[in-house]
Amino acid sequence: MATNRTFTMLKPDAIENNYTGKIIDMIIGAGFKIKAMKYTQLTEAQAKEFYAVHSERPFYGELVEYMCSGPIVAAILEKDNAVEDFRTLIGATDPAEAAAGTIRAAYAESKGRNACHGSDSDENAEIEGMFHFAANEIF
Ligand code: IDP
Ligand code: MG
Repeated sequence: MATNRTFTMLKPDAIENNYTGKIIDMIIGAGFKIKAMKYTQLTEAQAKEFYAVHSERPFYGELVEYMCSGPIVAAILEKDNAVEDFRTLIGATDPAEAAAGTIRAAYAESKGRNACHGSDSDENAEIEGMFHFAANEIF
């Protein structure tokens, strides 16, 4: 994946609360192009692997349980400066600290159930995109 791409998941709370369309609209409105997208549900093993970097954190068990509790939308997005610009668009991890106009300020329930994932580096965007999509599913 090129460095102008990032990876996102609309998390189970966002889907459950029917914010899927609104969030995708914000993403497209901010100038991101969709290069891959799927509606799916993570298995416990997939959630554990995806968030393995947090395995020593106290919230890891809760995070894994939540992330496989319902469907998600996974997507690869393209835009200049994608990783940084998408992190700006989603806002701080805790919606109470997220700037006005961000996805998490508008749609997240809490620091754990926070509506949307965004990769934190070009390297992780590539790894996370490949984790969810086969080469022929990416455009
Ligand atoms: P990020 O998603 O903003 O990059 P990270 O620190 O990488 O935030 O944490 C990954 C995910 O773990 C968060 O998006 C959130 O769903 C969950 N998480 C982070 N901190 C907490 C916490 O203190 N309590 C519960 N869940 C948390
Ligand atoms: Mg993170």
